[in-house]
Amino acid sequence: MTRRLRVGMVGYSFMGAAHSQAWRTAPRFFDLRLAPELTALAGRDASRAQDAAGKLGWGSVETDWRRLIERDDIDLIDICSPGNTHAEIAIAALEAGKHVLCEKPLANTVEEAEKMTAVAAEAAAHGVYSMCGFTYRRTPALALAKRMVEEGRLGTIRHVRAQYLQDWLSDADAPLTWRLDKAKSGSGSLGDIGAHSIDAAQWITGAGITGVSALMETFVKERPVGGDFVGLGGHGGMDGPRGPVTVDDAAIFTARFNGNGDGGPIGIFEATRFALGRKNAMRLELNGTLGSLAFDFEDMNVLSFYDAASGPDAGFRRIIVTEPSHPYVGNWWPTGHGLGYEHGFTHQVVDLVAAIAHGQQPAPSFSDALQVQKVLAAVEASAAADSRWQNV
Ligand code: SOE
Repeated sequence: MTRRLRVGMVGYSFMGAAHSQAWRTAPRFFDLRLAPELTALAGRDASRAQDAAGKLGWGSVETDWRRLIERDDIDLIDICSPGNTHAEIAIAALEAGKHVLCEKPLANTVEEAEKMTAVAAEAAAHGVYSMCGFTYRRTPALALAKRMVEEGRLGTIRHVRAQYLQDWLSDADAPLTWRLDKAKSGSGSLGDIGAHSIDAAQWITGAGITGVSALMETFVKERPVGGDFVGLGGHGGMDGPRGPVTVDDAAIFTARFNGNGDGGPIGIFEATRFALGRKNAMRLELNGTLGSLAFDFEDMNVLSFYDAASGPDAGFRRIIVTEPSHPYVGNWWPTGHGLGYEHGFTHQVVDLVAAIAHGQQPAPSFSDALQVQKVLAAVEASAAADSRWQNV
């Protein structure tokens, strides 16, 4: 009889739906040593939470997340609510002996992230584990990129070029939502999508960012309040009151990575939700001394690879990342059939459950996520100081 892993999830919007799909699907395509159960969903609005629980497959509903932590039929708390709630919920859950999966970015401040990391380390010493949801690590093409860098296929990495381009806020009348409220989200494009680029770049290169110089911009200073926000592409064009946007619409920064003794890669990062026409272009290019890799999430089943050993006429070749030997894909479809955005969340559950079952610290840990938080804070500090260089 496989031991159960009973989950309580806080929040049920876009991330809640993606996480629910992952908890449901993972045991159907991967052999898990623990059997996830969608035990309870927590949401403040009872009727909307009930509707979401029915649709997403959760067994019961609570209108206060604290009840999830009190319940002895829940083993893990999955935090899918805005960033300003992460620290309180994660710390309470870990101190109550419940594992935690926390959406990214870990917190809204370095101070919160440091507290969460300290509590997580203490909990791990007692077999209670935590992970931060940087799911792009579990996109097969990026996991393959990590494997190829580790195998030395690129040699020494010289350049990291990371862009995360969306355009769902290009409409000046797209309504004011929690992602545009610093008190709730911590930052705008920087923390919401730039955090993914920072984590992926550090993880794949194996090098941490040590300093940055940044520029941030808010193009649209006020937006309609109380709008009918449908998904991420809010439908604007509304008259009526407008409220202040208190976060960045775009963030760009240069970065230096630690160098394992020989100077380390240099990087250039861009995160924006105003790149008209780019829908979810999470892009990463690495240039090394032996080769280069390039990835674009909008073509997520492909990893482009330039191998200097193949000679000057070789050019970049497209690796279709659907072979059984590639990370994760062997559990899905025959070669060439491809995966989607949701599979990164399912792979996240697979790796989290495996780590818990083996009594091992899942990755990315809260400590890994704290490093991302420190980079976010350095970017904001630099942008506020005329782009002056900030050490992380
Ligand atoms: C919105 O920009 C968003 O949903 C992010 O919050 C997610 O982390 C990213 O994966 C997709 O875009």
